[in-house]
Amino acid sequence: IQPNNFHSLRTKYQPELPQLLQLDELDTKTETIQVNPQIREMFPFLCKEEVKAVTFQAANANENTIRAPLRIGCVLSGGQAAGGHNVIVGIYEQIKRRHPNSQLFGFLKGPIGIYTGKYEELKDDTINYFKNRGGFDMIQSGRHKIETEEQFKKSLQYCQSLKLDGLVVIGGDDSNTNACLLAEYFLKNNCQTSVVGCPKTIDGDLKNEFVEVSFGFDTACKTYSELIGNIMLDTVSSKKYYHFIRLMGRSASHIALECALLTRPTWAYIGEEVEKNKTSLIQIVTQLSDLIEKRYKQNKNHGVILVPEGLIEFIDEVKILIKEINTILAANKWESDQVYNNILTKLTPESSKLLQFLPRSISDQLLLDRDPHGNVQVAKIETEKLLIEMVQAELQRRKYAGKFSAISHYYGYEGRCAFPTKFDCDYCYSLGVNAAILIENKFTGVMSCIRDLHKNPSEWNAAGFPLVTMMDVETRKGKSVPVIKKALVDLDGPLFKFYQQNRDKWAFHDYYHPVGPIQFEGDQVPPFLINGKGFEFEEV
Ligand code: FBP
Repeated sequence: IQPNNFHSLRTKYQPELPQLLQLDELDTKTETIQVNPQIREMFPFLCKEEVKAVTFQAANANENTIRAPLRIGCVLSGGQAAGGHNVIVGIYEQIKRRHPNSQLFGFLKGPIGIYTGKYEELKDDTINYFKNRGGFDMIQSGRHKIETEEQFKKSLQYCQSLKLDGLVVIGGDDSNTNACLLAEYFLKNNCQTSVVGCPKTIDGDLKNEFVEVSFGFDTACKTYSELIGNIMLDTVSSKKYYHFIRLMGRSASHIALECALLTRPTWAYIGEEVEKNKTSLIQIVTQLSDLIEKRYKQNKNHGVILVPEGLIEFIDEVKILIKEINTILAANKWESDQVYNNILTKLTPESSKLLQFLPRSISDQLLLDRDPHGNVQVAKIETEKLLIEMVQAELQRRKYAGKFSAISHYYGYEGRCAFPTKFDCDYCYSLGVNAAILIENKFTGVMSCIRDLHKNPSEWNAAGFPLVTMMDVETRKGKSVPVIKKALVDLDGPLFKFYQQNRDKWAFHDYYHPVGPIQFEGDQVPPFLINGKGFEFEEV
């Protein structure tokens, strides 16, 4: 494909790199960190000695250092997130700076490319074309997991035959868990390939004391917020529609909260709050109907409601239903047209009643196949339509005198591959450069982490944190397995608190805040970056 004008313009942008990572010589500094004893037992090779985090500091330049070319493999794993290409560009430019004969190989279509040995060498023309461009089309991605002994063995064979110094796994929580298992397997089998993870996912839930944010979140939120803002202007112009907008984000409601802070909607549900308060589906419908009635009394028949994609899984009775469905589906195989009736006979009476109460389109969506990591495909569940249908019925029951005309939207895939924001361009490039440095220094089983992100990119810090320190033990399919825990919205944190303090005002007096399109220059500091860093939210 020929680059269009905007694409050509963006390829010329050289991402900003932290000053530290621009230095030719770096000393590493390590610090022991604690690991959950159960996890230690699961990763005996990675945890053989003390588990250490690594940071860097400037070292004296040494003209006599002889550098060997580096050979690195990379893979994009899971859902697309803007900036993935820049991680690859960062690795490439860094290893070429170290030695012109260094080589980078991209495994194709996700982890399956590693264990089937499908890869491509990435060279200047490809790297230059994809620089600062959204999408994962350079090498594509996939949701396969490296699971069986055979797949681990094959992965090792292909990494060894390519003589890789390192493999960079660019993925979310599940993919980085998989990366850690691969690092352990490589160590156990004396394979010299280091495995380094990079935190990717628009969902923003791969975050912990080491990872400040996953890349792609900023671009996704700003893309959705532009669209939400446009809808807001439309609805205050016509004053005749309620727009129910479902926003992507499999589990946590980070995206919905961030978009709410940017755009100030009539109402935004936060799944974690619904879970904490054990709010039922009927209560949600009652609340929404009350809000619509109250607004009608103010002569308002319009509004914008944000619905996080993961909301459905946080509603208590639906959560129980999904859990029961998962267990039943794991133990039984039926023809697709028999699933519904068979499941009904095996559910508890309450769940069976709920499944029958839900519109058939929604119950069918709840029964869809799980992804390879066992997740319900919430992206395919039309919660916004369910709410519209139920609110309509409730308002009719109340003999509502106003007019309720609702339009449903789903903003999902359109946010994953936009041209990355300046933040995501710089952040991803730095993650890639840092991953290459970690590999050059022979660290394995670590996540490439760029920190102090609220500062100017030149002041960002770089580190490698052991993946084992991010893990917990969970029971999946009846087995105890290590997993990197998803970070949910912190209901005591400043972002949610700010929303909570303002939402009643926003609900009845339209404070809509259309933010416009992503700006690639100048400061557009997003709420998540200033979380807890002393930022005073603008008074509204
Ligand atoms: P990752 O966690 O792999 O980054 O994917 C996140 C996500 O975009 C979710 O927000 C969404 O529910 C899901 O992927 C959709 O999956 P798919 O691309 O398989 O339809």
